[in-house]
Amino acid sequence: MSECLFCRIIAGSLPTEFVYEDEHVVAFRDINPAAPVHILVVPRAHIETVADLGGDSTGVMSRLTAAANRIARESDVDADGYRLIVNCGRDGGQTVFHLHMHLLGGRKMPELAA
Ligand code: DGP
Repeated sequence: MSECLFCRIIAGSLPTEFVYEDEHVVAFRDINPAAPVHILVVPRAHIETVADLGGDSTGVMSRLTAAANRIARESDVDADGYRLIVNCGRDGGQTVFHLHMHLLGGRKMPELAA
């Protein structure tokens, strides 16, 4: 069994409700929500960080973005707007080392600090 938390969620060994899934992507609610809508959009493939993506894997981010946009529409946050975040590495704030995109919505997001 994989040591990776998100691989275990994807495999179904850590029961988690998926708000979206397809052949390449799953999405589920963040356990520690930072906004009324806080969904993690995750590739099924184990990729540690966005820094691991190169020219041969550009489709991964497109798939995550397309799924996030769809979930945003289904969550009714598309009209007012939302934030998509990918944290990369320790200084980027990444704590789970399986690539994921945060979809945050349902409240006004603060401006990014300079
Ligand atoms: P990041 O800091 O970008 O690596 O985000 C990881 C997110 O994963 C963090 O916001 C909390 C969330 N998280 C951690 N463990 C679990 C879990 O077991 N289930 C769910 N649904 N989310 C988790």
